[in-house]
Amino acid sequence: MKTALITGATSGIGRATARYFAKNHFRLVLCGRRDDRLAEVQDELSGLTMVHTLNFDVRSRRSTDEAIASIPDEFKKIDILINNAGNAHGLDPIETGDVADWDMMIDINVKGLLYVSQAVIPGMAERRSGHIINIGSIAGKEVYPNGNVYCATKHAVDALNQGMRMDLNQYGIRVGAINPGMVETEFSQVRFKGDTERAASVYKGFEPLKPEDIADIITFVVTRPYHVNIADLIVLPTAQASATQVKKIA
Ligand code: NDP
Ligand code: 8X3
Repeated sequence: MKTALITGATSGIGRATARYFAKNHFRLVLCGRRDDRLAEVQDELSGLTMVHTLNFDVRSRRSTDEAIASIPDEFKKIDILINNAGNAHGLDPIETGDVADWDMMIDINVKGLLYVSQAVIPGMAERRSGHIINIGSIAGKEVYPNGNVYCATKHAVDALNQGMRMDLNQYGIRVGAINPGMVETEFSQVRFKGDTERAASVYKGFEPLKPEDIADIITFVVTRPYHVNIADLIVLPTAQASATQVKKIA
């Protein structure tokens, strides 16, 4: 039985992936900051597989290290790491962007991903096996107006995905990224700070991806034979042609 650690498992893509992995009988370490959500997902999935939850903020290196070090023995050998925790905060032009939003995105999407990776990789390296999936974005391949810092963080994830694959090649650790286009999750609610109307308007007039679409693809990627590494995938809704072009019906 493989063990998977998923960051951001309390919502959206991470929670859907936890559900898919549970059906595939992966042992799960599910991470997030909302205790009620962690308890909910644990209740839901523990009938299907073994589930351990960890509450920590990926922005804190210390909390991240302590949380990973606290994993009980039966969950400790992490075979699969899904670096998914992340969000956009704000959608403002560079000259008026909120520095607190910038710090949040850089600290979560880039530094948090690094902290979690560095806490998990040594065990994988020692065992000479492991699979890391970095959740990037179409925003890591292209830039869109007012996306400035969010796009920069996802471009950083793209670079880190390539760098990790090179550095961890010697240990036989697989590294790959999934880069989704628009997926209807809590992403836009977070970006627009709880403005549900503005968040919903992002997905109006076309069919966005569902978190389950990405979870299904992640499950496919991690269930390939060992010699197959899907290194980099862009997954868009059919209505979306690029970061800036979406065919909407009026
Ligand atoms: P959600 O807002 O639904 O989920 C984000 C998850 O990240 C939550 O589980 C949240 O948990 C966790 N998280 C956020 N901040 C922190 C933190 N500081 N410490 C620990 N966990 C944190 O969004 P999505 O599911 O859409 O996003 C998941 C990933 O997919 C992100 O990396 C995002 O950039 C990427 N993505 C999303 C797209 C979309 O259109 N939705 C498209 C392309 C990429 P909690 O609040 O409990 O801490
Ligand atoms: C999330 C997709 O287009 O809002 O990464 O940046 S987008």
